[in-house]
Amino acid sequence: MIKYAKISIVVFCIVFFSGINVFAQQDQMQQFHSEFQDMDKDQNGVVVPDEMQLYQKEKFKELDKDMSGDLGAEELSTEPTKMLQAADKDMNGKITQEESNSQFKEYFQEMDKDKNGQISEAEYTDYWKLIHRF
Ligand SMILES: [Ca+2]
Ligand SMILES: [Ca+2]
Ligand SMILES: [Ca+2]
Repeated sequence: MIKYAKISIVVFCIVFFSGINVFAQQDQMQQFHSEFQDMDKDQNGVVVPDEMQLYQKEKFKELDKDMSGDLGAEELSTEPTKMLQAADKDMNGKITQEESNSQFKEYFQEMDKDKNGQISEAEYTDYWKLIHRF
């Protein structure tokens, strides 16, 4: 009897935790999707460099609450995508518009796997899945 109880607890745990995992993944995919939609300004299903830079500028402005022209740690902590955290190249705890610019250029190069100058939603999603952003 005890043995069966143990097995059913194990089975329950496996089912339970893989259930959570599926939900988390769905959430994540939903987030990637809405981020991509935000970037794809003309809604044609692909993101070109101009759209990416526009998105980046918008994000920057939105986050720069004190309008200091750079982003501090506190301002960055409100950014759920964490896309800008990697931009602090000189590691001084602040991100300038220039650092932000070049980070997004880097993202574009890395995401555009087939080098056709456009990022598809699949390329975008694959990139973040690979990086394990969360
Ligand atoms: Ca587009
Ligand atoms: Ca910096
Ligand atoms: Ca591409």
